[in-house]
Amino acid sequence: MNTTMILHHYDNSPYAEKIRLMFGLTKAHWYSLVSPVQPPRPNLDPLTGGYRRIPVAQIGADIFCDSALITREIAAMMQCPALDPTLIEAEATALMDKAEKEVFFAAIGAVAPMRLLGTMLLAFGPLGMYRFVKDRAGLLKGGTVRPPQGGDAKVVLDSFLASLESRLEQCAWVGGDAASVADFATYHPLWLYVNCNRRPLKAGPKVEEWYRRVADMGYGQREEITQDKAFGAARESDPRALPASVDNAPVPIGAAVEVGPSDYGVLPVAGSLAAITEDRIILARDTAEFGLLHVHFPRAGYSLFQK
Ligand SMILES: N[C@@H](CCC(=O)N[C@@H](CS)C(=O)NCC(=O)O)C(=O)O
Repeated sequence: MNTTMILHHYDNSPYAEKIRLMFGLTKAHWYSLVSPVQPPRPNLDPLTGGYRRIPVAQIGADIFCDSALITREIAAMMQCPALDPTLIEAEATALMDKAEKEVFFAAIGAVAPMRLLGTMLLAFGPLGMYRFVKDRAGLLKGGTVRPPQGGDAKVVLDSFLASLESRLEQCAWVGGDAASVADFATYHPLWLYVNCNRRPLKAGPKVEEWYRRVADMGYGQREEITQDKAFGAARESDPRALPASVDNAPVPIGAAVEVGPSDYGVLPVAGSLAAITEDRIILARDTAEFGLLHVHFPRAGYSLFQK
């Protein structure tokens, strides 16, 4: 139980879709714990200490925030170099960056407002939609992201689809001859657009065919678990051994700190700095409910403050 990854997610989450498809590629067995679509998330908040985004992964008493870090964990766990973003060539990396920044937000802005409203009503009902819209309206507060709207969003999306079409004219998959993290990072904003628009994707023939191929990878072996099981795994495990920290840590190891995203959903998590490497920050959180937890964040896109 304790070494199998638990994914805290919800079905409509595009960043979670990116991760679920990685389980499909690697044919992994994983535990699924479905979270509410907005905070409070009683299955998750006590573990993360307040990180508000989805997905989050858990292995025992180690908690991994952000799909970038979860990808690293799956790559290591499944020994799958195709999921290592550092091995992806520059043209594909540029597409991944664009997809997960401008295109992710453009995917929502490019949907006609009445259609988007209809999608949310169908998914959540009138009261749920009101709560959802109110929650998401606050998501960008204090962050650095300024999403494109309406016509601008459609231009971003169309230009991305054109770049993807020309990439897929050169190779079968975005990263080259085989499926890789580059496919999942570029696919999930399009999946978001398709779901919000409730229409099949209209794009060039290569993109449409690739989109179906990625979707067909499925989710590997998904097994639902309860909150009690996830909490039990955290309680019964010790965090794994810490990696060596960099010499030039911006904050002394052991200092009281806060870590949070800088782009959106900027709520910080408090703890003490357990380790900091080139690409991750690990916070120690002493909790009454679970004992010691280690919460991992990527360095890229996250702020670290000494309290
Ligand atoms: N950089 C983050 C972005 C995650 C993200 O934006 N997730 C969306 C859902 S797909 C989210 O958390 N939305 C607000 C929420 O669900 O509370 C990652 O890669 O995990």
